[in-house]
Amino acid sequence: MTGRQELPKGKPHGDVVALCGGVGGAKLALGLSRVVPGDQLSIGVNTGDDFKHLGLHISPDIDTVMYTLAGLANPETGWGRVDETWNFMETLSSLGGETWFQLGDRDMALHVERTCRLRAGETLSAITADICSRLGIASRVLPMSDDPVRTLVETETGPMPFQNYFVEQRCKPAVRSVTFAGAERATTQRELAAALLKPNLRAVVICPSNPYLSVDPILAVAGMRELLHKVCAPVVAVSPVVGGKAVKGPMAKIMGELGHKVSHATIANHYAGLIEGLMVDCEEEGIPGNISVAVQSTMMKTLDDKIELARAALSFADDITAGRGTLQEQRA
Ligand code: FO1
Repeated sequence: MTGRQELPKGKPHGDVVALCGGVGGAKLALGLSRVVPGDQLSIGVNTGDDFKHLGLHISPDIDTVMYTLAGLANPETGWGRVDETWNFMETLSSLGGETWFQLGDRDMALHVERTCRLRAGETLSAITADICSRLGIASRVLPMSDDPVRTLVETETGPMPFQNYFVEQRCKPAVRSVTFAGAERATTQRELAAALLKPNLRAVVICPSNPYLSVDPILAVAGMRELLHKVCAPVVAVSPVVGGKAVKGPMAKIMGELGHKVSHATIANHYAGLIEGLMVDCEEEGIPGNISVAVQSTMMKTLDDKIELARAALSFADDITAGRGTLQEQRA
């Protein structure tokens, strides 16, 4: 790690920053929100999935995190709202409108309100903060940037905006690479940058989101990697590979298409140079020796699982802080 300031050992009550994307990441963000006081938890969220649809600005990962933290998320899908009705979609379909991206009636209110406020000149951060307070969310949900960054999936059939790949094409086309249009010109969201540089920072947790589709856009925002090298706390990642395969979504498929094994080692190498610790559900060969490893069940089915994993991730970071170096020695 370069540029790390040595800090007083052990700060078990400092601030925490989580970086997360869609459904998987939001589960751990929920666990963290139950363990870390609201004003001490900043959740940096991927906005590379954002897109214009039906004239509306849709921010799926922001909404998935907000709904999850507010207890409003559809438990089956992880995205959209629970207790939803679909009159708008049914009527749109009867009018020949685009219905490949399912927007529930209650969910629609959020997209319409956000679009109006963006048009009126408000930032995505300001809108998100206001909606969080209206939903009773104490943690800070922060877009990775207020500047537009769009994930483009380069497939065998050509470049595709994220939602067209993920939802319309159901992740079928083989992925050649993933790029993030606008990332090099985008600025890391101000409060997220400030949270990462706080002297009392306890941990940065990279949640078990898809590294290629949900975490890489965050890391691609200009200056983010440099910020992560400066943070005064351990950066730990929770591996999204569970039981040797991806829990949900196209991650295992994309890993294979990009020529990688579906393994914790692939995750460790993907985040090499950024993380000091990796939480995995089983021991595995091939993880670089300078990354501490904690073995822990990482499947999150119940709220208790999410809280348990959040606690484990933070105490893992505390162990690294307290015995910085000894954990690596044990493994070396
Ligand atoms: N994912 C789907 O697979 N199908 C959908 O119709 C769909 C609609 C949708 C509406 C609002 C929203 O916030 C998310 C939605 N998602 C849907 C999930 C979305 O594709 C996210 O980008 C993924 O969760 C990946 O992060």
